[in-house]
Amino acid sequence: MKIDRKRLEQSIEELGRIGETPRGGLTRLALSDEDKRARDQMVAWMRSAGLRVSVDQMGNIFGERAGTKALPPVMLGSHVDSVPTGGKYDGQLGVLCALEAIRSLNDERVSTRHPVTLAIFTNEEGARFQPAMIASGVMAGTIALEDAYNARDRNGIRLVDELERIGYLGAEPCVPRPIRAYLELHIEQGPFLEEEGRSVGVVEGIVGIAWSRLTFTGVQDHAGPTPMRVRHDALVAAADVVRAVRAIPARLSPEMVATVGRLDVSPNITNAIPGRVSLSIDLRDPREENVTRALALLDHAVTDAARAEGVRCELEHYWRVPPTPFHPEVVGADERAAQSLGVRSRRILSGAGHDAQYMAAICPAGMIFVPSRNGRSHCEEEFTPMDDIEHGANTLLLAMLDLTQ
Ligand code: HGY
Ligand code: MN
Ligand code: MN
Repeated sequence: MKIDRKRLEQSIEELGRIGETPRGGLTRLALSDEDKRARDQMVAWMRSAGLRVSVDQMGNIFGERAGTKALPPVMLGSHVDSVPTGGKYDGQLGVLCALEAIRSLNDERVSTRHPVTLAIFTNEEGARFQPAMIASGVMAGTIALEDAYNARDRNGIRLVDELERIGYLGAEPCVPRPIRAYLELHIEQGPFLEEEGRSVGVVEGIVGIAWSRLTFTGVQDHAGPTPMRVRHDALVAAADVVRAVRAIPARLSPEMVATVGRLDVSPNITNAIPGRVSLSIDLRDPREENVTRALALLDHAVTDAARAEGVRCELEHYWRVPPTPFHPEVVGADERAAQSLGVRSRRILSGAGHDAQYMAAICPAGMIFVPSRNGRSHCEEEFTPMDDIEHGANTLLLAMLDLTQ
């Protein structure tokens, strides 16, 4: 059995138009009007595929295809929200390949012992509401529903109010449920598959991730008359920390990555000394102890920078996900599927977080990667060739069949 390449390609193009940017990328922030339109489109396609659609308290959407037995489902999931000026493949590809796998079962009138459920998780990116993967985190029992509901975006709008506004505040409890296996197809968002000419990555696990937020409070003042000797410039302290964060991986581990992605300066005008500066820190490594050591180095860098400039600092380590190995049974099913298709594949570790990371806490989970052109992602240049997508989708289909029988 094979997926229908043309139908899949059309779905990718059609869904990719919802929130499309002028340069052909995608801005579809969680619970925005664009996210609503994409959700509505997916629900319509799920219903046309004969799925029983439900929505839970976190706005996660489930489409269930009945099995021949009343058993826990094999769940195929991902997300449809994007980062600002992101790409059309991150998340969306996994949801559409899952839909295509189900459509292919329908075409061939194939029954499966276990039900098959398509899942769309809310706010996977953590671009609008922090942290990332917040809805699978609630489902895994790691993030409290109330905390998720009270997460606020940059304009102070609460997540729960946006769920209500777009009509996706569901009644179904967002709690762990019996799941035979969770499987997610996703773009690699790195360079290795393409460099080695491989179409499929059999993902063995995901790195550990830590997110922190830091605010320096100095003395806002006039840029002209204020002598240098009396200044307490919050942005100077922040600049020291940006450089220090950049230097952490070289001190700890070749696999470590460290990023300051967000910087908010106040009052952010030419002729005022910044009084307040907030910034984000994202640290990742395959080993938990390295993430812990990196956070300790960050603490020191922040204290040193604050002292040097005579400013106050507030540093909050607010999100931590441990390195997550995937279940050997699912990894094995992925590998067998790729090999039976004669697709060039390799085992790989994910440097990006995914809903599968939280799902692994409540059921056997695994992922299938397809290549990213030039390894690029979270940018408008994000792209994956259709040949690789077809191989990935067929691998997903066969791995799902393996796990449902
Ligand atoms: O942050 C991540 O790795 C994912 O894109 N949410
Ligand atoms: Mn993603
Ligand atoms: Mn992403």
